[in-house]
This record gives sequence, C-alpha cells and structure tokens, in this order.
Amino acid sequence: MYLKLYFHPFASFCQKVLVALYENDTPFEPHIVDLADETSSADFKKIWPIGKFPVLRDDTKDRTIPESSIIIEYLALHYPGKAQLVPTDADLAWQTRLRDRFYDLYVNVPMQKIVTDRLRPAGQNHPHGVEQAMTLLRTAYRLIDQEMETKIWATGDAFNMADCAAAPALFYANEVMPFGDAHENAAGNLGRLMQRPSFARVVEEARPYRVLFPK
Ligand SMILES: N[C@@H](CCC(=O)N[C@@H](CS)C(=O)NCC(=O)O)C(=O)O
Repeated sequence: MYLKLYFHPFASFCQKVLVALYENDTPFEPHIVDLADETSSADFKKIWPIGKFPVLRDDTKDRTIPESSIIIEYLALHYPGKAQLVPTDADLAWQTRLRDRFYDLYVNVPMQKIVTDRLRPAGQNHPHGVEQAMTLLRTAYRLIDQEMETKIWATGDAFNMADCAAAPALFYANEVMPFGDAHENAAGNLGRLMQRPSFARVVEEARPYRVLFPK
C-alpha cells in the first residue's frame, strides 16, 4: 500500500515535501488537490479540515500527517532512505530544525503574503502587511547571505530537511524580491539548490502551473 500525498505541484510547502520524497526515491501515490475547485477542496477537507497542504496519508499505519516538517520527520522515522534528512546527532538535529523553521517562517510565509496579496481582488489588498513581509524577507536575506558565506547547505556540508525547506522558499522569494548583487551567497545557495536533482525535478513538474504565478 502506497503512502498518499495530498498536494499541489506549484505550492511551496508541498514542494518542500516533494524534495524530501524525491531525495529518497520514496514511492507515493500523488493526489493533486485543487483548492479552487469546490469538490476537490471539500474532499481534501474531509482528510484535513484545516485545508492546508501538503498532507501525507499512511494507510498502513492508519495515520494522517499534516505539516511539511512533520511529514519529513515522519518519513525519516518510518520510511528512511539514503539521504538522512533529519540527522540522528541530537545537536545537528536541533540546528536542522532551527534552519527549517527559519526558512518556513521568515522566507516562505512572507513570500506567500506578498504573492497572495497580488491575487486579491482590487480594493482588498493589505499594503501594510505586504510591507511588513518585505521587511522580514530583507532581514532574512541578510542573515542567509551571512550564513551561506561559509556553508554549502543550510546547516553545513550535508543536505537535509532545512534544505528541503530552503529550496522552494528561496526560489519563489527570489521571484517576488530578487536577491540582487547584495546577496550573492544567497543567490549561490539557490543556484546549488536548483542543480540538485530532487529540486530540479520539482521545478520541472511545476512548470505547467507557472501561469498561475501573479506578475
Ligand atoms: N505550516 C504548513 C503550511 C502549509 C501551507 O501554508 N500550505 C499552503 C500551500 S503552500 C496552503 O495550503 N495554502 C492554501 C490556503 O492557505 O488556503 C506546512 O508547513 O505544511
């Protein structure tokens, strides 16, 4: 029985989990959710009423697992592969979780705020929220740029869960607020992530949906 993944190929948090699955060639049954479609959205909310994806369903263990980081932790525990995405060393593990939280909360979330604001109907925008998101993103870029001066991947030499989080977050953030010349190390990091076969595959699979991205 395959693991089932409820997701959308263009959604950044879903891409984070796809990277993790592809890193380990973990077999899964894809279930694409279209939140814009009433039936698809209603069916998905029967599985996870919060209505945010990705969500993993493991019928073998009768478990429903939401939240991208928790899904990756679950996979590392129950379906491990060649890539150790959550280090077993406790000290490295907390550093990985810290960087994972950083990319989710201070890059992915503000990036989404900027993108979703562009999708709002005229007159329903939230300029103050967007300004706050841009300020947060600017600070995050500065910190990432400092960190990546000496690192190959988010926590050092090994690719792990924090890099799964970093890849889509940085990819889309660079679209809405380009790194520019001031953040060469962050740009270099994104370049490496894009060369990584797991993320290159994710980007390729999301290509048909790029028209959805607001200019
Ligand atoms: N903390 C969640 C965030 C998930 C999330 O925000 N997913 C977005 C797609 S990238 C979503 O479901 N958006 C639809 C909505 O908010 O209605 C995670 O890490 O999985």
